[in-house]
Amino acid sequence: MGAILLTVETTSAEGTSISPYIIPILTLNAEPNVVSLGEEFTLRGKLSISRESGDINQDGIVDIRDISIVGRAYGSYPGHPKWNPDADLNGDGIVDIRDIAIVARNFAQTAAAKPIEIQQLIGDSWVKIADLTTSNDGSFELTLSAPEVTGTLYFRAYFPGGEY
Ligand SMILES: [Ca+2]
Ligand SMILES: [Ca+2]
Repeated sequence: MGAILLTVETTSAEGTSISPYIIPILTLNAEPNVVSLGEEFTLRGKLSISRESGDINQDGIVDIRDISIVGRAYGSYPGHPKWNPDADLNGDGIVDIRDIAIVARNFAQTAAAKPIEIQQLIGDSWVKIADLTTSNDGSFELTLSAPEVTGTLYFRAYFPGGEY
């Protein structure tokens, strides 16, 4: 019984975006990442909107919950009792209207229901093996069976952009 080491890579998200202001963050992992020949494994990934783009609570959408986090820290700075570094989106050391403006600019942008391609390295080429759609929190998964051949498999997730 041979083992196949599954190696997972993610793409650069360069050139694609959720909105003109949001560069998506993609993660992809294999569970388990070492499998026996023919055994099933699952690729699990997530499309995220960065905190700095306004998804402060990292739930996959920029909405009133994120506005309220900034609101609770409004006017604060390091050392202030209401200080929350996550609410200082532009990193200038104060939570103010500029941070609210970032959330407002990206309001309603979401990582949900976005197209994701899973690609596998075959020879020298990345070949699309599945089209997926992200769930509400931006996550996606794909279950595959390892081939009956010992070796290393390479996968990546790709966000082709799409409708926004
Ligand atoms: Ca959010
Ligand atoms: Ca700020």
